[in-house]
Amino acid sequence: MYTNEMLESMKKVEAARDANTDLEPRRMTAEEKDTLLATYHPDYKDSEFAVLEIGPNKGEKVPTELAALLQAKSRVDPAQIDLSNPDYDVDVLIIGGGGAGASAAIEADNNGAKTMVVTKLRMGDANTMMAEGGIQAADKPNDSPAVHYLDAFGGGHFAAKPELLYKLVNEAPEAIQWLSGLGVEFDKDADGTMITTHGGGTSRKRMHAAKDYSGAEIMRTLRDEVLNRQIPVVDFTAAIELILDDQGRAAGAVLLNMETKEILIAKAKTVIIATGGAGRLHYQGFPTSNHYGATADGLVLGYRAGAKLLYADTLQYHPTGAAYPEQIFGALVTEKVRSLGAKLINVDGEAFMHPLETRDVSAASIIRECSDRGKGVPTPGGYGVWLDTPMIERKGGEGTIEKRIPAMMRMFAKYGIDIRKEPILVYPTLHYQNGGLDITDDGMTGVENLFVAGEAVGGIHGRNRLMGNSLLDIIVFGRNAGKNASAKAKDVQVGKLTLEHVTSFAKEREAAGITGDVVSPQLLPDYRRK
Ligand code: MEZ
Repeated sequence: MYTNEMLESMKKVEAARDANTDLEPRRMTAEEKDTLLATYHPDYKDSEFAVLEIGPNKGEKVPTELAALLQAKSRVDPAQIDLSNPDYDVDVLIIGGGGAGASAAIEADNNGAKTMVVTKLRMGDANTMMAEGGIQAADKPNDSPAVHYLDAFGGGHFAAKPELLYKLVNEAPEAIQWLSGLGVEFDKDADGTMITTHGGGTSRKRMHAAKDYSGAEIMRTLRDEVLNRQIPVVDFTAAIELILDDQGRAAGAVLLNMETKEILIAKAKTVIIATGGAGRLHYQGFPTSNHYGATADGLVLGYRAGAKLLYADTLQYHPTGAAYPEQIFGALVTEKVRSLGAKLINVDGEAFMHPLETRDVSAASIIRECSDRGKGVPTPGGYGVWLDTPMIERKGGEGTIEKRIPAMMRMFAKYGIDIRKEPILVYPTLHYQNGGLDITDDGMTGVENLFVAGEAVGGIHGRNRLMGNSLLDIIVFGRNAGKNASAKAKDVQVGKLTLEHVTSFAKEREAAGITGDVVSPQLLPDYRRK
């Protein structure tokens, strides 16, 4: 499967593996990391960002592709929408059917709220389903939420909103118990103790996993729970605009049936945006590990309704996307591969960085290796570096790969690559949106009765997220939003429904001289040949 050039380089990887099994490059100093990031991390490439001209974050920079959507035309003409006779009338409307939406739905249902989930694809078609390596929680005797906090706060460049991160780490052990109670099968030793591993930037082994399909295991359990409770789920139905009431509070959404194109109106006492990330916008031309529906819709809906964004200029490029073969270009190669002992090696067989630096540092280091240092391995899509998977079995013994990362083994085996015997080629892939809508610790935005959970939230992780803290945040903040939105709904009398904010946004757009026919939210990725 590998080209001759790749096989030549692979010989050097094998020789180095035999020579120095235990040698690991030292970790970088803070100064080295800062210089590396500023020079090579895509977040620092100013030419790829645009300054917003309208809306709550006017004057701030965001990726050019996101700016175009945030400032685009609405998909609806308010004059054509009849809000007087809603198709649905619920207490809590949840937009998005991934892990955060499902967790929110379960808690809102627990609270007795009339709850409804709308999702533009199907329940569970979401980034949660794609998550592989695990979920963090400090529940071992040598660990504590305080240590978890310090790891995540440092890894996020000290930018996380302290109250959000505090909630994340403190409620993590309970999140694991909650998931276990619902039926998630985490990996355990023979005596029933949870198996935990390191991730990049963790000082304790606190990654709980279900092999290397942790997200699928969590999502199938949450989806079953939502369906078993008979919480209404409207599939293939996208929210294309939020509805406010005459007091400026979130009060529902305009929905679009993705198949029939029918417009429907949902009225609600509170609304939760749980629409996930933006990988399918392919910022800076990167491939992505994300689900097909990751097009930043929730940010657009919230922004147009007046909710502020936080850190929308920071994205996560997972260091190890598959760089070869082309059929899986950009697919996630879980960080767990490095947790289990695989090292990152350049074309000359040199281990050029510590394998468990934080993700932004690791991604920048690989980009540097493949660009200025000229030490990448040529691939059809550009360059890659080796991830020396056979190291895993040297370290952990024969059978470790099949037992701990079977999905990874199968993904490459389809293309004739046996990762137990041969290393694989990797390059950064667009993985996660660090920024999103700004919330307080009750999950609410600055728009009354508009809550957000999951990847659409900004500020939980600061400017870089550690592995396993996203599966955690969808549970902690999904449940939090479900509980608080349903509690709040008990006291809400919805006023007259309006789309006045959509009309005002259009006027602001016109006044700023923004033209063009782009409409948003985008809903689906655009793969037409240009
Ligand atoms: O948290 C993540 O993004 C994660 C667990 C990814 C992975 O490498 O498996």
